[in-house]
Amino acid sequence: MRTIFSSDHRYQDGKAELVHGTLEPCYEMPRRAEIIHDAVKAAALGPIEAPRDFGIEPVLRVHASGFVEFLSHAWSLWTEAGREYDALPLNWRAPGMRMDRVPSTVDGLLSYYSFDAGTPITAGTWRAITASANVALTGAAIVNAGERTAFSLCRPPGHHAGSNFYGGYCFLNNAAIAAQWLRDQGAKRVCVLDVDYHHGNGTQEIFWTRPDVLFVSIHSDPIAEYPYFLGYADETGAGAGEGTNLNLPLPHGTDWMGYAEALDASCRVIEKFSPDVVVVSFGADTFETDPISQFKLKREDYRRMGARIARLNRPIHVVMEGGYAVDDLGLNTATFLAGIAENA
Ligand code: OKP
Ligand code: ZN
Repeated sequence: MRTIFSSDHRYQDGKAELVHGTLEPCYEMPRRAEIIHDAVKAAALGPIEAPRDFGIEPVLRVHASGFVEFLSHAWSLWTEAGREYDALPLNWRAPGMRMDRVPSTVDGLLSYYSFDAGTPITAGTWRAITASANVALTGAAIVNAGERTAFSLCRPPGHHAGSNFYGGYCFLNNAAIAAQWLRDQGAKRVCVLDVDYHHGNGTQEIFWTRPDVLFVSIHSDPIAEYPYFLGYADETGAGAGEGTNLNLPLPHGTDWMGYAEALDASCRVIEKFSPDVVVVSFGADTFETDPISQFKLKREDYRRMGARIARLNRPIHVVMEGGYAVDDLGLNTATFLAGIAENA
């Protein structure tokens, strides 16, 4: 399996996120990608390659142009306003407030386009997020050219970012950009299978009305977990996309026994949809010692997870999302990829 990696991920190096009422060091840190890179290399899973530059067009197929424009200029607006620390928002719309007025100041824009205070914009954010999108697109191109598998070692992650908003450590939705690009290259049906611990609310929003992209997500029940306001089982899509969205929320404490059942149910739905390619939003934050998560998967469970997905017998493009037990993140990810490679 070929891995795509860009060292430009290091340009996203936030100082702090708001958690438990205080500013704490960002969980989503550069060492995450480095340790995965090193583990993939040590496991000799295959070559590690740099991404190609696809330009901004594939990003604009998924995200609103005003939003992309904002992300590209946010740091200069922030510094022009005299700020030096990370750019974080201070407030959000309440129900009844307006969305049809886009603020003119940087603080207003941060509030307009974000949905949490855990996702700092820094001097290097734009460089890192465009590299991450190119990593996803390069992996998609490998699968599109006929290879059975590819691993896009994306960082920052993407699945919380929607068509017109960022949050949850995510700015551009790498998996959605890859899935849309595959459609634009001629794939008739694409599935995004999201196995990160958190619900992929951005991906769901992007493909909500789309019959050609099946979104399936296994995640911690939003009744008790971030992102709280999306990811319930009764969300099945709308309009032409009715029936092509599947959420499988699971309770805190879920171990492989509960997880395997949901994964099997997901795979049976995917088999029926018969996608030309499966994009896997993979997060290892389902691990038992993840510092911000409450599932109980163990190292070898990731091999089983990879094996079940490989048995879909479809081209598989893995896109990296979360995982914050950093010391274990490399081996957990490499074990998942090995489970795919051994069965693809
Ligand atoms: C990203 B991915 C805010 C705390 C909220 C955000 C979790 C984002 C997870 N400071 N935590 O799905 O792994
Ligand atoms: Zn996550």
